Amino acid sequence: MFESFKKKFGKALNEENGQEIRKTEIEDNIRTILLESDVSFDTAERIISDLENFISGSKKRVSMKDVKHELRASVEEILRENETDIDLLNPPKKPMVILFLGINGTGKTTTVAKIANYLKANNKRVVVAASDTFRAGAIEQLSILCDRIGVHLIRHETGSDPASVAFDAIEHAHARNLDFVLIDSAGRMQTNKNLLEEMKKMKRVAKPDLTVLVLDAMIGQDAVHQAETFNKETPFDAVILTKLDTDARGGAILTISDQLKKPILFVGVGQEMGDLQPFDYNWYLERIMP
Ligand SMILES: Nc1nc2c(ncn2[C@@H]2O[C@H](COP(=O)(O)OP(=O)(O)OP(=O)(O)O)[C@@H](O)[C@H]2O)c(=O)[nH]1
Ligand SMILES: [Mg+2]
Repeated sequence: MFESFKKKFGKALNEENGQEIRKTEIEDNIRTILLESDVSFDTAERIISDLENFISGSKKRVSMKDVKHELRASVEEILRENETDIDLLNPPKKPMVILFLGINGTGKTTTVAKIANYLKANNKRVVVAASDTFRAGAIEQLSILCDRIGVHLIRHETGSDPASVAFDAIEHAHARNLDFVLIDSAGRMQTNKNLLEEMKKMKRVAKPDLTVLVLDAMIGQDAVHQAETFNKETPFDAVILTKLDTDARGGAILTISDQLKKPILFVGVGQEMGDLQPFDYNWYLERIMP
């Protein structure tokens, strides 16, 4: 994952390039690498400005090793600022209701099933709500996944009210003293008013304890724009970034952290149920820093 990001950094920061640091050249190189790796312009500038301050402000001669160290610190700071204290294995409430939203095809349904699987593996009792009643086939898709992992699914007919499915799932969880209700939802463009209204209704009825925006890492810089538009209409608390196993360049992680100021809870790293991991910024740093 993110091999090209790391490789380019490695090349630009090669300590064998000689001891002489050419400040403008280094900054230009790093900026280009960041932009090519899907880091947004503003986030790239923040990192470059950190470097600039460091190099200009340093009293002693700056070595490539120092630059590398500073770059890592700058990236780490961005990630740490939005580190999350949300720990699903120690939920604050019972049942804890989690609503998943996002545009079409980002991986919501797969992610709901992966999270259900993760929670179940950690001895949590879960019910899933098939609240994508909009897309033909959505309920069946989720039903197959839930059967596979052995988690109960609350479903109504296609076309029925998604909020009422969520409501039933929450009742079900209360009645059986379950730990989690995971609510799938229909993919919606951030521009589709009707679907956004429907989502607002869902939020009013289900009163989720956590609303998660599922974003596809492949869309790179546009992820932030998409997320900001969502946040205005249907505010969310955290992000799950999917498809990091495909050739996503990895910069979206930095941009989301820096610009959305939302924590990344999990990352999706494949199509199987086990292909989900809690986001750990050290794991990411190891993958991008030389
Ligand atoms: N490689 C890879 N594929 C993923 C990942 N997460 C989801 N997918 C795939 O992405 C496709 C879409 O996933 P869905 O879960 O159906 O997406 P969705 O957001 O529910 O889509 P809609 O319901 O149509 O809005 C499927 O083929 C998934 O297998 C991931 O982390 N890695
Ligand atoms: Mg879906």
